[in-house]
Amino acid sequence: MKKLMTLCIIHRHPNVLLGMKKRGFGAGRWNGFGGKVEGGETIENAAKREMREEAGIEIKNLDEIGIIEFAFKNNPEILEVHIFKSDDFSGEPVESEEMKPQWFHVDEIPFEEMWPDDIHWMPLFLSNKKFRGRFLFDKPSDSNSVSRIIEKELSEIDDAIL
Ligand code: 6OG
Repeated sequence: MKKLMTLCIIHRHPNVLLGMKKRGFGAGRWNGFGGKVEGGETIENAAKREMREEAGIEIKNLDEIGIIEFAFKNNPEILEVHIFKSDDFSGEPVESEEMKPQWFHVDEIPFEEMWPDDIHWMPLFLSNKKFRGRFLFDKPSDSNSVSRIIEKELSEIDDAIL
């Protein structure tokens, strides 16, 4: 069972826009903005919609930069997360019920308060390298305790393939 999801990070060098997730899955962590792709919607449009809903900004252009599959031990569900980058938006990020946006300098990304996979792929993301990966975590996805990575595959891929 696969669930399609989006994750979008605004990168206006030397800063990135992250949000503190206030509720639901991943609450208490900094992350990009995103969520589930809805029926009848393209993945790209879902990424733009989530940015509008969660940070109040209108994305004009975005690039898909990575695809990562996340799985949790003893759970058949796989989250296929499509990771997007954009520097082209209108409006000012505003806090929503779901996210509190904040700009971070790329040297000060708060990895210890993020999902543990992020520190692995963020360097590729920041240097515009495309990637594919798969991470297996040791805890169920609904667990509030810290999840650890027990398997990790991550590779940079040819621009044309993603
Ligand atoms: P909602 O379920 O609230 O969207 N997401 C993850 N992001 C990272 N960096 N690591 C993970 O490792 C993730 N699992 C899910 C996808 C959840 C948001 O969180 C992302 C979505 O943008 C397990 O609608």
